[in-house]
Amino acid sequence: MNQLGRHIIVEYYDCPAEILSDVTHIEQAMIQAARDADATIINSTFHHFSPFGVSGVVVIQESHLAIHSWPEFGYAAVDVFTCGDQVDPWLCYQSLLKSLQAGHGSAMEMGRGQRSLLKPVEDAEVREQYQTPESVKAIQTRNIWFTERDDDIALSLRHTGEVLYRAQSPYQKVEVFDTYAYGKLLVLDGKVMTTDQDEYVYHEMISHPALMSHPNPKRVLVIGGGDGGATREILRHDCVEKVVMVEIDQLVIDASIEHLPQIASQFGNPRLELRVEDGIDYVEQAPDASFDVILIDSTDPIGPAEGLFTESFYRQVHRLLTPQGIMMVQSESPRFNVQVFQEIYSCFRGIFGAQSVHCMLISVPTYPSGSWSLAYCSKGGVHPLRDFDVEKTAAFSAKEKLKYYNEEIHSAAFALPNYVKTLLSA
Ligand code: SPD
Repeated sequence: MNQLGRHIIVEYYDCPAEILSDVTHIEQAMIQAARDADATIINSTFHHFSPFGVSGVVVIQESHLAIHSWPEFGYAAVDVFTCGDQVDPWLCYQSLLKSLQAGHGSAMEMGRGQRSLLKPVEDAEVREQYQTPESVKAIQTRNIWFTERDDDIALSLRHTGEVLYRAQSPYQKVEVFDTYAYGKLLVLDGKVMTTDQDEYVYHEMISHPALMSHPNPKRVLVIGGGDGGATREILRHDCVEKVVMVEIDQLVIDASIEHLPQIASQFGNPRLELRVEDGIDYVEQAPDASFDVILIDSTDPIGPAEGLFTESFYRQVHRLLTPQGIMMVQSESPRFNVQVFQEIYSCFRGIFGAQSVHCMLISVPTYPSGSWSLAYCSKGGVHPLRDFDVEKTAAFSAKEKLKYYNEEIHSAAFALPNYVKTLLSA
């Protein structure tokens, strides 16, 4: 491109007055226009100036869409500014023409930041500070972000723009992106599941504390965990004779084998029985006392994993555990998912007894807030601090060259800050 951006100045005439004074409709229309142009939406702010018009802006990764409306004249003034060449502002124009029900519209385009007119700032130090290094210049024209967001918080990871995997399974949308900061990223229904660069924190910690505390874990069940990371960690323990992994979604397994091979590295291990079926059905049918350790490596409690966050499910898991058995569950974030966090711990305590439920905190930079929790629940009271062998753990961590788990982290992870203690005692 011989310019930095494209700016279209738009007029819409003969729009219905009720539409031009409807802040919700206008906000939706502007968001949809950004989506129709494949822009990456960051946020939106809209104001209704009762009884007059609406003003608002949608900030997109590639710049912005802004509007002001005059219902009394059936007129709206819009401007759409997009940087780079990935987002076509004229797609926004067409989209709004329809959604504002304009009788007619007109627009003109201005090229912004003509390269021939730009000259580098003179102060060499300042220039250097802001200048794109030669070595990465080639990627600067594409600036594409994956964003996991809820109403108030968003986490963005910049990626190459190439979608390595995208498929809709009967259960969820499965995607893999290649991020600059964290390597390959597995996303289910818009939520970060794991990344190449920080996966070891979660996978080591959902596996080893229970396996190092249990006196002799031979049979392990994993519910979920389709990327294979938890299974990879469990199979480091020679005492484990059999791992049954029950994953509902074949596409998660396929995507992981294809794009996250160092996480999905043990699918061919003869000690692994892989079952592609619903974990809820599996635990209902499996015999009593059939597993020493059970890991619930689920997604968040919306979509296919919803049934894994219920009392009836955990009661079945309790039934499946041997007398000294231990359940480890990903128990969401005490910062981000406060309500779910409190509810499931209260549920665990009702099933396992308050003394046998322990919360661990781990730091996973790509999960919302970075602060995540795992629940350690033991059926026969095997205690995670009193019953683990420090020396054996140290030797195991060193032999396996683990990146996160060691004998100190084992104990430290169970130390809780006061705000978490307060949440758990409520
Ligand atoms: N919001 C993220 C919760 C993800 C928990 N499961 C991750 C799966 C990794 N094996």
